[in-house]
Amino acid sequence: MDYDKKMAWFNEARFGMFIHFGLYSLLEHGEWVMYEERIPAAEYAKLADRFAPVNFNAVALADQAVQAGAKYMVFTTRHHDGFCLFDSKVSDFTSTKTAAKRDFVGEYVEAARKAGLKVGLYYSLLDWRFPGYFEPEKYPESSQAMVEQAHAQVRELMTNYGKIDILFYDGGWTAQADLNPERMAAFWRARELNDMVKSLQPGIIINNRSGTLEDIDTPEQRVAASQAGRGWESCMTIGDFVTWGFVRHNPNYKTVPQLLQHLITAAQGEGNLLLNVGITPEGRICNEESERLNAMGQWLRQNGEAIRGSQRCELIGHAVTGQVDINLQGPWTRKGNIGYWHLFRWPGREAVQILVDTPVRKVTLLSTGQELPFNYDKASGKLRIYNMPFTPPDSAVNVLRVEFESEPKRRSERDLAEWITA
Ligand code: H79
Repeated sequence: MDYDKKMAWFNEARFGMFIHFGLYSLLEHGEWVMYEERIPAAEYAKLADRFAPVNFNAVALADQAVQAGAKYMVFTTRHHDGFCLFDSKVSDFTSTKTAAKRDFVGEYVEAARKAGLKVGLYYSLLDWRFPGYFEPEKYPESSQAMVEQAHAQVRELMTNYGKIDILFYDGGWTAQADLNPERMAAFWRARELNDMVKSLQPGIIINNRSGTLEDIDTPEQRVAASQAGRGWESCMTIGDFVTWGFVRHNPNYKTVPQLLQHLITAAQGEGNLLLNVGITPEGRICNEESERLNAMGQWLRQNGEAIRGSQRCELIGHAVTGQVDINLQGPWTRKGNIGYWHLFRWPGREAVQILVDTPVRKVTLLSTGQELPFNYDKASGKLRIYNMPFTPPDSAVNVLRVEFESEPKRRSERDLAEWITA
């Protein structure tokens, strides 16, 4: 399928909700606990006997995503510990064959669809239960068995749950921390794997973590724009960067303004934010994360126009590859001839944007519709916006909607000293 057509919903969405849930959730030491604490596979497997999250409610999760203003979700079908939240013919280490006796992936997919959300599946290629993952040369058969398992399980996920919109591979690197894409692709037979995925799910968006480039880049715990025309998605936790799985006592949750600033920074570079929730042992989203998501949703209901389907804006923050640049007040997004100035710091009565090369027609405060007087001086390229409220109407981020005569362009300077004698 044509790339731009395939990517249309993704680029309209800009915001998704990531869900980390698995056996590790029971221990509350993060999703890496099996490896970090070197828990032998047989001992770790006992967790499955008491993994029966009575409060896991996929409908509630989908509701939460809708409340947050997310347009899609990505769910951990299986993390590095190898425990499947779906039924698998090639593994007994699944939630359907142990205490829970539930196919959480099936429940999730159905709820997401019903809520009108696009459906994403996360799948970790590596599986810590295989010695061949850590020592492929010493245990070549185990290593091969792990690769076979990945192919078989990805096939199951792409076959048994209807239309899947996005596939988030993870864990393609080797235990020796080899991140070379060609070697990763060769190890996982990624070309063959992804040909199979695309034949089963035409139009699916696949990330870049199996070794082949596929459709989107995936900066983790940071926002970084790819080159224009290439889709990308930054994934991030609401709490500490060290854990995606739930931990009970976490003093380091990001604030709502910080979270919105990450979302806006992604939107400025034509990319998405995939914001994670760590599900509690009982199967819920904790209050700290829920409150923040709800506040983001409230903001998006008033300001979503500046985010959904955003394009790069030349004025400031045109987000060159691998970089995000902002001015003191904050970055611009754009849609056609409309620029959206996201004020991360409220400038008080007057806002000034320099190097504007395109005449301005109208300025409003996006959330209230209040029209603001302005002066645009073509000669200097200075846009002044007056009579703004002394205190910021929104306590997090305020957006000025600036209608230009044509697509806003940045004025070039004759030399760096030009402004001094203007
Ligand atoms: O699911 C979440 C994390 O558990 C997972 N990705 C997100 C979405 C993740 N797994 N690992 N990492 C993130 C960090 C990767 C660290 C690595 Fe390495 C450093 C991989 C290669 C070098 C650790 C050290 C593993 C091998 C050597």
